[in-house]
Amino acid sequence: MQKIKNIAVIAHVDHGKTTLVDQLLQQSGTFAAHQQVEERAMDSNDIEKERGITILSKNTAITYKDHKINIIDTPGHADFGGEVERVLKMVDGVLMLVDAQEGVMPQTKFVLKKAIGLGLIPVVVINKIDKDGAEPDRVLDEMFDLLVALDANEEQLEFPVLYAAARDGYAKWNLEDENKDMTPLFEAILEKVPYPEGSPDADTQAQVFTLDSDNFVGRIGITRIFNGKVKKGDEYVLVKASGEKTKSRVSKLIGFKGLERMEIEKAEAGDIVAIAGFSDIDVGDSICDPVNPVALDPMHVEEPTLSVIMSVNDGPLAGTEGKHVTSNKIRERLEKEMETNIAMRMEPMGDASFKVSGRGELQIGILAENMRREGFEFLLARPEVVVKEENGVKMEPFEHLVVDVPEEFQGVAIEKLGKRKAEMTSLTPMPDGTVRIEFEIPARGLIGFRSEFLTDTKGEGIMNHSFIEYRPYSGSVVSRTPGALVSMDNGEAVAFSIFNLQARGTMFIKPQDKVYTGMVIGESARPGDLDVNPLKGKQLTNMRTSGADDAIKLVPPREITLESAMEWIEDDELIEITPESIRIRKKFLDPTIRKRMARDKKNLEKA
Ligand SMILES: Nc1nc2c(ncn2[C@@H]2O[C@H](COP(=O)(O)OP(=O)(O)OP(=O)(O)O)[C@@H](O)[C@H]2O)c(=O)[nH]1
Ligand SMILES: [Mg+2]
Repeated sequence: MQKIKNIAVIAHVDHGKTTLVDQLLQQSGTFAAHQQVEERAMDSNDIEKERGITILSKNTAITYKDHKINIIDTPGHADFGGEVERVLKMVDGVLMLVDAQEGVMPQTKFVLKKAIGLGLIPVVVINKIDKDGAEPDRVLDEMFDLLVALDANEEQLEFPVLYAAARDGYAKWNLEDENKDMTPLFEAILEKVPYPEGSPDADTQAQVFTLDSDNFVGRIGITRIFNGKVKKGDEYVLVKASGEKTKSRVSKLIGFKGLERMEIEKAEAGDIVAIAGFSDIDVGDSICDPVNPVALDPMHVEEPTLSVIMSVNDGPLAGTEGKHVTSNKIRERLEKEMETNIAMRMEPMGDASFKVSGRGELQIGILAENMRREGFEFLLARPEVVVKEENGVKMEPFEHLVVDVPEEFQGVAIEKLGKRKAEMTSLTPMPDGTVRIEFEIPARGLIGFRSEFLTDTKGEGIMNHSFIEYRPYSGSVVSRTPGALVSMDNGEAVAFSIFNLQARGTMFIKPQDKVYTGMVIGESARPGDLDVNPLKGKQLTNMRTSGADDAIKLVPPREITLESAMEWIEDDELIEITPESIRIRKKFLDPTIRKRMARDKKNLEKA
């Protein structure tokens, strides 16, 4: 029987997980000498490559000495924390990376808490020790304190520690060691991570933690085998979370090696393999012995904390840029997403709209981005936190927030966050002249905060947050102050009128952009919305395109991205998303209706 180790690499965003996996792949000799491998090879999908972040956890396998090491690379961004939670059950050890300069960050806490809760002993890797500002000793203290705070047991408190520069390809036991490769880390995995429990002779029990699909064999479940064997061609029982059972044959069994996959005949307890042959296989399902099917515990991940209403595009430009525009198409797509993405939820709301819930703006934004790339058109409303009731008390999600700001911005950061109901828990001067301030804040207070924070700190502030728990509702928090510049006509924007409007605020559009009545074309410099006309003005017959005209100097428009729009919009606004454009519009396009709504709202507030 093959000796196997199963590990997950976990950390806060950007602390170097995927880079470390590159090195483990390379230095274990998994790649052939001539094989060209991209940097951060595990970040294989388009959005991951573009943004340089991991979104989906992915597995690979390497051979080191006489061992097979299954490695799962996980995402570090808080919004994808659900991915980490579900894979932790599949492994027997974790490499807990932490940046030697940044130290313990919100998502370090979140993932370590989950690992400790499952009884795993972390192999702590203090990474990026090559950085000028690296302070490995301080970071080690922080990690120790964190483990104590998380109620780690004696064994867990004796965690092994390595120092590494993943990018430069080395890890060592002591800072003064001279070795230049990953050998100590490989040794640590073999020595410190326990072998899988379970027996190849017991009745088969395996659990699906990720789905995949293949044009020839259909749905594939990537599974950890906990007991028994799985053989190609044999019959097994698939047990769903509901208890429903279906019998089917394994049509294809796929093993992993480096970035490659190959067909295999059988696999045994302890291993991670991909299984085809069960048409309705889902994440969390168990694959069991046909005679004695005993399902594994269903997977539980933390509930979504943020929701957004997605609806059919009903604006005047609907259907002109996208392929899939109907409510049926959107529903099908969302249903498909929910099958694999267990950290998200979808609920039809009638009248062609759906409530989509996830962990944060980025997670919902990535789904929306994927959909627009697939040709969808739709509207998104302002994200709202998921409020729930416990024993008659209204509860809302709270987040742990860490901001790093140059000292001179400390005052404004604390003041602004105070208005958003944040409570400061610590303030630490850092060696590089910045200040690290930690807060606990209702998630609601964070919506729309990032852009304000970046402006206030002249782009130098860094903020990170991660879910803590649900707590009693904390009352109202402030929202956006500047009003919107709203178009009062349909057509193509004219350079001359944009030029005139520049004095009123920041424009989102450029000449020749399509606009319509009720579309938001800029941010007003003052509070309160303003209806403006971007079409009026001198129709210069020989106007050259764009703002290149000599007489007219146009300020480049503020670029609207999906995420910046989600942060910016108010309750009475929507984001129009198509494969070609991201526009912001008023929910009610007709100015008369909008005025009446505003008046009613004012009267209501007075009463
Ligand atoms: N200086 C330095 N930079 C490193 C080191 N390891 C990784 N990096 C850099 O850190 C950045 C993030 O690396 P990734 O490997 O993508 O980090 P990650 O933890 O996988 O990020 P997410 O998956 O998005 O959470 C990249 O620019 C790397 O080149 C290191 O040892 N030293
Ligand atoms: Mg990564």
